[in-house]
Amino acid sequence: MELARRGFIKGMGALGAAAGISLDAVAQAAKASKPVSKGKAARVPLEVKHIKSACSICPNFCGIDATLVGGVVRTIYPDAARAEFYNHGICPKGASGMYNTYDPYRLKKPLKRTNPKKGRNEDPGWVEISWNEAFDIVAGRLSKIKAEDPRKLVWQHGQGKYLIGENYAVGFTKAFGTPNMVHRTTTCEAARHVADELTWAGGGILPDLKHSKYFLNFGSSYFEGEQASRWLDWQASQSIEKGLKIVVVEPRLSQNAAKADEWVPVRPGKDVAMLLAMAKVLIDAGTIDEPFLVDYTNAPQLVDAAGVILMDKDGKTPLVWDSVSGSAKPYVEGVKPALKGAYSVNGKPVRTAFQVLVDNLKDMTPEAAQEIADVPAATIKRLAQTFAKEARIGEFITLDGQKLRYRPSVLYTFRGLSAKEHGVQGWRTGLILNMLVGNIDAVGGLRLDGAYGRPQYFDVSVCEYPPKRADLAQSVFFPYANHHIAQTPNLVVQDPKAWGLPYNPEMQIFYGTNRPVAVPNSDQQFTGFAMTFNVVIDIVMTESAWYADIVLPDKTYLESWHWAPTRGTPESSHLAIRQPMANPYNLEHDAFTIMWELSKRLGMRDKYADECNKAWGLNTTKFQPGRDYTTREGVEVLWADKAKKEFSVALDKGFIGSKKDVKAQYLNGAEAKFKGAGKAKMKFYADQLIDTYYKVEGIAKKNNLAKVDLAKMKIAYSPLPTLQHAFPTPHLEAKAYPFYVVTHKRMYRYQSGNTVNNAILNQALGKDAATNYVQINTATAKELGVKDGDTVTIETRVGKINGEAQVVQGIRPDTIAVSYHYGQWSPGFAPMGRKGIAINQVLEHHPDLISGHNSFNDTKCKLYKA
Ligand SMILES: Nc1nc2c(c(=O)[nH]1)N[C@H]1C(S)=C(S)[C@@H](COP(=O)(O)OP(=O)(O)OC[C@H]3O[C@@H](n4cnc5c(=O)[nH]c(N)nc54)[C@H](O)[C@@H]3O)O[C@H]1N2
Ligand SMILES: Nc1nc2c(c(=O)[nH]1)N[C@H]1C(S)=C(S)[C@@H](COP(=O)(O)OP(=O)(O)OC[C@H]3O[C@@H](n4cnc5c(=O)[nH]c(N)nc54)[C@H](O)[C@@H]3O)O[C@H]1N2
Ligand code: SF4
Ligand SMILES: [Mo]
Repeated sequence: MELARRGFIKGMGALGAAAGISLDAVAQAAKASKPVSKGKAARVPLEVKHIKSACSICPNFCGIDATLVGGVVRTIYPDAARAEFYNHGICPKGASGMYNTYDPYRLKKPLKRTNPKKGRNEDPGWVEISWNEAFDIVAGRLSKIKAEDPRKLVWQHGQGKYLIGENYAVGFTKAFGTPNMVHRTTTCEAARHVADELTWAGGGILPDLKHSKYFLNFGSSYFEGEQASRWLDWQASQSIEKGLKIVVVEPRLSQNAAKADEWVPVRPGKDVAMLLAMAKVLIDAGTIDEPFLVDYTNAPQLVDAAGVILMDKDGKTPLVWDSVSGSAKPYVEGVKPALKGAYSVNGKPVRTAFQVLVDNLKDMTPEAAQEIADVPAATIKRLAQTFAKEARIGEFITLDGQKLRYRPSVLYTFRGLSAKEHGVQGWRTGLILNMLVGNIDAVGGLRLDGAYGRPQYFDVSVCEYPPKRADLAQSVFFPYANHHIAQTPNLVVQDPKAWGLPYNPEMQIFYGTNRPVAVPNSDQQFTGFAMTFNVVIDIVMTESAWYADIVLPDKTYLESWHWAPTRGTPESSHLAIRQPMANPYNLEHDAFTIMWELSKRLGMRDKYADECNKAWGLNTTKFQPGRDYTTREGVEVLWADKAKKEFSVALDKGFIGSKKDVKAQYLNGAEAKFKGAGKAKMKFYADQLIDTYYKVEGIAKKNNLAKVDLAKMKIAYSPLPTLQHAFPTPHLEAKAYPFYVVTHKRMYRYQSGNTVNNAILNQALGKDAATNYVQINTATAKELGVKDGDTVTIETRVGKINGEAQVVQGIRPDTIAVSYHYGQWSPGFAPMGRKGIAINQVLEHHPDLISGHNSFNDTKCKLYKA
């Protein structure tokens, strides 16, 4: 014991006691305390090093503190210094993150396809080539395209956005001359972003859980699908101790639902009905924050019979009904806008936007919602009443001497309301509930980040026709797809003319995305994949790589530099870098050096540098023309410009955090931008949607556009959510398919791709982590004669797939749940990584016509024993 104790202290000394006690220190101590056998030379102690960096396995960017022994990454712990600001702990993927670097299945050399036929069952006939040959081939293709028509190049990325920084890809595609830089957000949560943009012209929401007392969570699964750098789950846990009540509304008993005070198993996609009924309960009872609606939102603005907001003579200032003068006026000082009512202006009937909602909700009783959403009317009423009561409408709180609106009740979502065909309207309904109780930017309510930061989101869409981009974003087909459309290029390449695209995409570069596996109706995606010349930059042989012409091996996040993103919280903001700590396979390139080399070979290096300066918004320190940069030098440029500190600070700490004062937290957003006369207003009523609909109608008719379904557009572009948004296409059409299918994340894996090779996650944790199941309710299973472990067939209008049944009580009887991340078929993955089912193979694809978002949780299926 004595010896062990002394050894322990010695080990701690070697590690630097300041780093605190870690399990690694204990392991080292154990090693140090072992007696060296007599007669043998004492071993040379291995060098122990600590490096602070950022995990980049998922978009949470947790701070990490890695220990290297003899140059090998042995442990990854959370960077304790960040807990004060945002980052509480890391997840199992991050803690075992070295497995994605030491993974024997990694790509190590550039590969060239020799079999021109592409297909799941086609052997690509890979041959290893040198980097020089790889660059020759890729640059050769690129320069031909650049000379002909640079738009024929499509750049696509997913997690790649965060691996070196999206702005490099923006710079590269700009310098090259293609508009086609496509991010993954429409497979992620674009619909939620667009709902925010349409409503308050900015992006970024978080519940103010530190102060909230009541939390209605509509499908934000932060205990399984980690979010906000593990701040959300940590803050929720802290606040539960102080009396926060959590209600989780979603079709399956997620881990969040299991830990909540109440689980409300709503019927998939029918949340909108439930939320509209809750709105009616609040309005009928008068438990709404009228001053908030009048002062901060456009709820009092006057709407004509066509749904368009009435403007003043200048054609751009909205009119309200002034209850002082009894006339329509712009909302200026002295005017008292009426929230409710129908009026007549110049002989035309008008209503306030609020009144339009009230009239729309006439029949939307809790009883009616019960029929659709299968949530008892009494529950709907109680949730609405509690939500309003806990909001303490009209109350104030003083924090740091500032008197602030106090509304400690909040409704929040992540992909639960947004990963849907009517995803924008889904979260718009949630935002309207929040507005009704006036909790926006109030203490304990819904916190906005960057309110009215981009006023252009309130404008009518450009509705381009012909489309400029191969993904059709912001075209007449998807007018508010402000975040690109990840899944469309592979559909559009199959028939560009049908969409009026004035060129044929010929080449695609995929960087850190396994696109077809991530998207509903995967086979449709692969068909498009087989039609272009593809370069895939990844760390493993994914399914996308299987369809590539050239595969380029990338460095992992533990091997490469990056100006790392972080996740802000309502209370803090930060800057960080990522730094390399290992390179076991001696890889030469990362995406930064790949783009740099290609730019050189294309003769556009200085232009690229200049576009990077613009994309990164560099002011004081910039990329200079006439010279090359290593990835590290790139990070040094960004650090110098943005952090304005010595690079040694970055190397040492990896991170700088700063706390926001109360004013920055609560008074710079909605309060400063929307409150009072003469200001822009949050869009309770998204009038830009109806204006855009009329524009789309005009363009579609003039050009005879077969691809625009005006009836569907009209439903999608309603300025207020309606019951129709609870009926996505499969619910209307797939009548013979009785079950709803929902999908979700799991803790052990990240999206698709490399985490399936992680032996710690997939082997050590046993079967439960190594595969996914078809979760079926006990009663349903009994009816179908299905037992736990049986093979069942899921049949949708897209196809059939077999999976292992898991009979559980925590799912609705009319719904099955299958997690994402499994069933990968590329021969390049470890066998353990290929278990389970890839549910996207059978999901229907019905993109949200506003945002372009994929519909992940709208499909219906038949289910039977295989
Ligand atoms: N059914 C269903 N489908 C879903 C979801 C769901 O919940 N259910 N979730 C959706 C969501 S939220 C998203 S965001 C999308 C994501 O879908 P994708 O865009 O395909 O996935 P990403 O995670 O962005 O990219 C993962 C790829 O990056 C590779 N990679 C990892 N590290 C590195 C690296 O260091 N360098 C390089 N070059 N490559 C690397 C991985 O091997 C993998 O191939 O999937 C969506 N699809
Ligand atoms: N472990 C792990 N963590 C991750 C990721 C990962 O791949 N693995 N990916 C990260 C990324 S990119 C993202 S975008 C986030 C996503 O984070 P989340 O959006 O929180 O997670 P998801 O599992 O995609 O979906 C959320 C929940 O929606 C529920 N749901 C499905 N249909 C409905 C419905 O009709 N109504 C309601 N109310 N709920 C429904 C599902 O049951 C699920 O629990 O996770 C991030 N964190
Ligand atoms: S939550 Fe994401 S960023 Fe954080 S440790 Fe886990 S995988 Fe890494
Ligand atoms: Mo995502």
